[in-house]
Amino acid sequence: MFFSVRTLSVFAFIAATFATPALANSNQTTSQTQSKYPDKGQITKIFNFLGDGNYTAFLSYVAPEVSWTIMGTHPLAGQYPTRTLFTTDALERLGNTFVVGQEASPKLVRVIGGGEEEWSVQQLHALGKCKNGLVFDNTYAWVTRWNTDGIIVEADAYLDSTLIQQAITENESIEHKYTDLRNTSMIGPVGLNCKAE
Ligand SMILES: *[C@@H]1O[C@H](CO)[C@@H](O)[C@H](O)[C@H]1NC(C)=O
Ligand SMILES: *[C@@H]1O[C@H](CO)[C@@H](O)[C@H](O)[C@H]1NC(C)=O
Ligand SMILES: *[C@@H]1O[C@H](CO)[C@@H](O)[C@H](O)[C@H]1NC(C)=O
Ligand SMILES: CC(=O)N[C@H]1CO[C@H](CO)[C@@H](O)[C@@H]1O
Repeated sequence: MFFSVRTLSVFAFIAATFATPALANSNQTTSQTQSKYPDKGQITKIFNFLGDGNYTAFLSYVAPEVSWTIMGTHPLAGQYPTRTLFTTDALERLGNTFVVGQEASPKLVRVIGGGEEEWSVQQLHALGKCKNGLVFDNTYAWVTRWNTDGIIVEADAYLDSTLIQQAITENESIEHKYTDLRNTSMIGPVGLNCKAE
């Protein structure tokens, strides 16, 4: 992660956009290459959407039924069984801790794998500022499994637990309503409104 998330309404829009999955990207990612899975160039293009803050474009390359696991010991750690839950319960929660205009945009540093390999690793760097002034400087990696249509179907995210914990516990708004629907949570602290149901 993470995130140049601007407002809650951005996510309302994203949620609406993906209510009916329409992933017409298959040919976009596969027609230009002979490789079975997206190659480094295609992965770079997809991840550059994140760096630009274009979450709608990036998330169109994530399967609705993705299994997204955030590693570590912090309020966002755990396994998210769908793209919607990952978006609302992880991206949105963290996005809300940033100062508007100083959100942490994830810049791609390096891609490892892809092409003939089902899995790839994306090293990322995000720099932003939280509402309480905390500088959010996170170097991290997403390990992703692709299908042959060029869509992410599984991901393991490795990141700075202490920084995420601090960002959430020091900046999460008490007004922000949140219901935790993760299948499993890692051992660690929970956020302000983290309610397992
Ligand atoms: C993708 O390409 C195949 C083969 O050219 C074509 O049959 C199919 O309709 C295309 N799909 C989309 C979504 O454009
Ligand atoms: C996001 O990327 C898509 C695909 O390239 C593009 O059509 C759209 O205009 C972009 N949205 C923004 C807000 O830049
Ligand atoms: C997680 O929970 C969802 C919704 O209850 C369920 O569909 C999915 O199979 C679960 N995944 C795992 C790995 O338990
Ligand atoms: C839990 C907590 O202290 N949250 C704070 C995060 O930062 C904003 C902006 O400074 C405060 O309004 C919250 O109270």
